[in-house]
Amino acid sequence: MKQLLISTPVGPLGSGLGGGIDLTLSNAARSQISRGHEVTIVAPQGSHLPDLSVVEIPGNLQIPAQTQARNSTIDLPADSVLANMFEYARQVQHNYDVILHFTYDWLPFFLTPFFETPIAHFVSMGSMTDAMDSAIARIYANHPESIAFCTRTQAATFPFVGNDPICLTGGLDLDLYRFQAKAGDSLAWVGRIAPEKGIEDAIAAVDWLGIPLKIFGNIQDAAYWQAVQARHPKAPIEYGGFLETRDLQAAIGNCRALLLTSHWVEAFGNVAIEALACGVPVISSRCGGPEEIVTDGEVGFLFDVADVDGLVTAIGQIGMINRQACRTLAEREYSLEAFGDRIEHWLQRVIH
Ligand code: HBI
Repeated sequence: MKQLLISTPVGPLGSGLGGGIDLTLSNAARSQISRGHEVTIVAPQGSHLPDLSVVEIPGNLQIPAQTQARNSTIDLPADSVLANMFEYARQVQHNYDVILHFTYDWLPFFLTPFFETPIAHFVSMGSMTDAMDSAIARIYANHPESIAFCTRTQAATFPFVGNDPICLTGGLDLDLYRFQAKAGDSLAWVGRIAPEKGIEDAIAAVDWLGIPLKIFGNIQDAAYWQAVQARHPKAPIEYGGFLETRDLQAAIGNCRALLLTSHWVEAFGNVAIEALACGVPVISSRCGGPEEIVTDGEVGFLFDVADVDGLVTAIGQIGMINRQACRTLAEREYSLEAFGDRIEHWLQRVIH
């Protein structure tokens, strides 16, 4: 197949602004290339991926959907990079068998019937705005097979989705993740530093326990980050910046656990499978996708959203978890081959 992959318009690939999409898109591309398909990636100017070429499109970034209200209007900045990416796709569409986009935006869904080449939609977050719900529902009504989600929990947040949604979950090039059998002292937190990710719960827990916490990710909301640190001036935390996969897996690989503290519905939880791939157990809030990854007591623990006491209790029990079991789960469910299978089968359905 000749596949055109279109990235999120909220930030260039490699900037961390697109959160999990950076990893999902590049692993999706790698999984398809390794099967012999031709893949072209289209992304905002300034995008770069370690070993994949990108068609860079200029234009103004899109407002992140999670900052919008349920009844927000549909907004596009002037000279929108989202619109420019789809204008490019419209011009080249006949060179491809399928266009796969990773945006959580109204425009691609609205434009779908205007394209001759089939468009496959990877929905990367839960239901968030009425405008997006109705844009997705309109396509779902006639071509449900053209829409894929990450997990069943995420799909269930959309009222119009039936009981058998296409779920791709995620996948990693596990050769990039080194299993570390022995744990050091620290805990880890990885993600965009923004209110919906609930880092304050992780910091409150380690402040109480006195266990060091290593933090990695893009500081998306600086005011929020300052406020959280001000509330816990003595918390044993250290911020390690936004790291590429090679450095991130080395940095978290010997942590006692990854703390996943999201307050919103996580569609999946790339950071959770990255931790498991290193043998690091995952302690996650009951925030959707991660509940389908973490079997309580087997590869980590689940606690109620924002329940810091529950998080503290779980951290106390982390010694019970077998680190090899974490790596084994990643190999069984989240390898690049397994992910590539799911994507290839889905795209073949969309084309036919
Ligand atoms: N917001 N408007 C918009 N468009 C996106 O593609 C988008 C977003 N917010 C977050 C996001 N994508 C990704 O970080 C998550 O889907 C992983």
